[in-house]
Amino acid sequence: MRLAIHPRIVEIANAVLMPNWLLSTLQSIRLHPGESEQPWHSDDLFYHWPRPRPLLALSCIWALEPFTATNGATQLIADSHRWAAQHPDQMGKPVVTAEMPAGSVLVFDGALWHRGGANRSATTRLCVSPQYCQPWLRPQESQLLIVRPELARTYPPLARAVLGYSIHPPFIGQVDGMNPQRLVDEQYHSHGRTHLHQAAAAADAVLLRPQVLPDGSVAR
Ligand SMILES: O=C(O)CCC(=O)C(=O)O
Repeated sequence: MRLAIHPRIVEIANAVLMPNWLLSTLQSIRLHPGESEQPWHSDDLFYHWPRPRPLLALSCIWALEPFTATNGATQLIADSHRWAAQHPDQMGKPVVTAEMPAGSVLVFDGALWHRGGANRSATTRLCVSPQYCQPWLRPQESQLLIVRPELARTYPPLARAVLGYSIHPPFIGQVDGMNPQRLVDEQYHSHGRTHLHQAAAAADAVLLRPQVLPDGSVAR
């Protein structure tokens, strides 16, 4: 989880995703000797939205062991996040092999075509892959069932927020009409009224916004 909220990654996520972005999945992947190439794919393919599309998700691959061309370093097609329906097999574009020392991280738009390489070495290749999504999308994993409130209470505030103990104003992520941060943050009510008032005002703005109907009348 500490890798998932690494300050350098948080900086990037803050720059490219909307505030209140979420951790969509946190996976570890160990390629064993003899593993073959993975099929080309993008990490946001389960969001059914025509390509090219605005950024929906951000992917990271942390090399916990060195990534080399022989042990299955991730392969990517540069700029392919901008493609429409094209597939790498049709396009014949150069393949970039992400060779990198252990401790490095690869960060890319979730729409980018990529795959794990074939492991032709005698050792394993281990990575951890946190992936993030916009705050108004359903994360790939149900994080609140993976990190229950009892455990989440022991986590730093940012970790709790990206797991979903947070809302995207006015109320995406609410639990029984309330901000789930209440379940894990004992100080929730003593943070001052400002943030509560801001959240309530954002909710009211949506709930109470008058709607003009096609005949010109106003529905409330
Ligand atoms: O292991 C890798 O290099 C990439 C893995 C990947 O893209 C995936 O499993 O979705």
